Amino acid sequence: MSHEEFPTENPAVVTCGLPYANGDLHVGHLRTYVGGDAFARALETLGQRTAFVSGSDMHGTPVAVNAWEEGVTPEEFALRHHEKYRKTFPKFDVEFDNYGHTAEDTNVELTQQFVRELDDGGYIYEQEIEVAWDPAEDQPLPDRYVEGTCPYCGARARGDECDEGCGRHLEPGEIEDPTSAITGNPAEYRTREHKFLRLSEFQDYLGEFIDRMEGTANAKNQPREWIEGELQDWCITRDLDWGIEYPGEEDLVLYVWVDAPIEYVSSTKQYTERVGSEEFDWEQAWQDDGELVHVIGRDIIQHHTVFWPAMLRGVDYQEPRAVLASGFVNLDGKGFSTSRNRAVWVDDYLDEGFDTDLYRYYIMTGSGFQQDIDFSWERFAERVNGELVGTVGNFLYRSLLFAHRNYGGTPDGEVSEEVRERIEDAMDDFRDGVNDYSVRAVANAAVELAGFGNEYIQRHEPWNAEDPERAQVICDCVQLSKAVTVLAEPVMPGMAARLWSQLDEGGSVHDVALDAALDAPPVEFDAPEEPFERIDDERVAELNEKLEAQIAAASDGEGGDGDDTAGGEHADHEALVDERIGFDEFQDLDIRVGKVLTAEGIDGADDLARLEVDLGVETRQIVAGIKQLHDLDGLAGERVVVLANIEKTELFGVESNGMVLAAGDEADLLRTHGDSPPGTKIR
Ligand code: B3M
Ligand code: ZN
Repeated sequence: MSHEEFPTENPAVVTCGLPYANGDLHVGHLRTYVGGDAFARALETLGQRTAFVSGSDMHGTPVAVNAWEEGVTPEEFALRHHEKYRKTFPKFDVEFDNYGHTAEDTNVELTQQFVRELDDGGYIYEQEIEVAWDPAEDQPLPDRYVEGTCPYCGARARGDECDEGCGRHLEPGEIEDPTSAITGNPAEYRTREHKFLRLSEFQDYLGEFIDRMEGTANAKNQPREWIEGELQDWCITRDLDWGIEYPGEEDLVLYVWVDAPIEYVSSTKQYTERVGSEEFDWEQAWQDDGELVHVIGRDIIQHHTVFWPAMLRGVDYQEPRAVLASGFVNLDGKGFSTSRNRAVWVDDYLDEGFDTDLYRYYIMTGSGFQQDIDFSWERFAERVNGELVGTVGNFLYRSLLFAHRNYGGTPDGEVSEEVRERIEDAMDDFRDGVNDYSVRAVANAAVELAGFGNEYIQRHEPWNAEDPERAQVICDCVQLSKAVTVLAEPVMPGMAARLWSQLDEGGSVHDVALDAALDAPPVEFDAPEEPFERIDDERVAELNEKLEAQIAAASDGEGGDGDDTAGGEHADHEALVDERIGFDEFQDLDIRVGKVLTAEGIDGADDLARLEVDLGVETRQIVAGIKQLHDLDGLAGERVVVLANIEKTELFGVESNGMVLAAGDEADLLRTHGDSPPGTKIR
């Protein structure tokens, strides 16, 4: 690996986080896949030799629990979803060089080899630990089979991750008040022997690694807290019969987070086996000098910046050069919810017949990669109509139509100095975008160039000019169109391919280098077609109606089973607590009306916000798990209800002096009915 600017001489591997083969894909899932695909395409445009790989994550409890609910074997269940994903990605032009899955022989063998090497290197030891157990069913409850309370932040969590609170990975036995996710029984703990990776041995190494690692700021900053604290060793086995067997231990499988990232390597290996090592050498890339770039969701940063680099180091492989962690896509301000059918499904988007470039463009440019982004059909139509139809499409169509009608293609002549320089600037922006790991900047290089084209054609009014001035302007505009096509390819490959063939260029725009933006366009080409179609208001209204009906139908049904991040109404509430408390005990609670003065997200914490709350008698700093659930900027001035005499605590290094009360998974903030001033006691 190097830290030189792209392109380098070394082979690059761009990977996307493996989707669990356990459900349908909604458009929110596509963020990382489109991001990875666009980044890999942009690297190739710069001339970087690149393998773009991923695969389905077949193992672990995320698959086993869902298969169990459906009453089929995990294998059958996972393979069905794998096949579906494999066919779906190319429909969005997410073109992996190899898309495998973690249960294939290549990955099973390579995973066991990794584990043997880690063991030989003295990095693995065995230890007795307490694991959650369902006493009624007499079965172990690994990971998602158990639910309870996060010991770090108090949020409701599942066995191996605090998915709604602080986002931490949880070790077996760590979750508090465990209950079985399958029977609802309170879980017990039993003693079992498990294997551990000595993560603590990698502490110094990881501290240095994180200083050199490139990528998005969230991926670089969030792990510091874990790495700079004391690293706990990592339990790498589970009592489960679905997974890759721990070598030589028949009744232990590897934790899914061991074999999943190894699939990045296995998938690259399969690619080499297909194309030959002359074309791409997986061993060189992973063991010698590859530029390894991982594109993931922001909820799995810890796995990619702590566990995975430690494993790679333990077997003497290359370390990741960069990690790009994407924000989530929300629907009208709230998370997608699979269980509540509150989602735009990938199949539905495709059935609507929308060009997939439109959505690719929308999610790649609507915000920075690491920020969350909101999807709504209104906003989608607005951006398609304004930026794609109005700027890009308008420029390309009118330039090429004018050129075709008046000259049958590109008029004779050289591109002007002004236009050549503007195209060179756009090429620099594209290059900088790749080196800043910003797909948005890459896309903007193309769109801004089209914006310049519109301004240029307007300024020169070729329709009012005579040759040779007119020919000069059109020659410039055709060159600009070609350059826009080359620069737009990573983000909008479908549009770029259509334009490329309309321009009657040979070969594929996917294979051309950045310099092609300045190569002379063909002398002749046919009449162009409009690159994008407008989406009118009626269509938006129809789409909204359909979506609302879909969500309403789901909530009329059974309610959700709460399998994902967004909260909402559950049909089954927890039973009321039987045990009574006395009035005196209630009186011990000092509950007050408060007024939010400021609210800001805590850097590095997925869900936590720091609030300053006026309690009438004093102002308190309070940490609340509401970062993703509320518009923080809009909270200042809101009145809330605060438990003032809860013990002080520290979350993410920030002291929390009080607790803001909220209802349910979506942290619906409590308020008073009237307008009692801050400090008023609630009793
Ligand atoms: N299968 C999906 C997730 O947690 C998980 C990623 C594996 S990447 C090696 O988002
Ligand atoms: Zn937590």
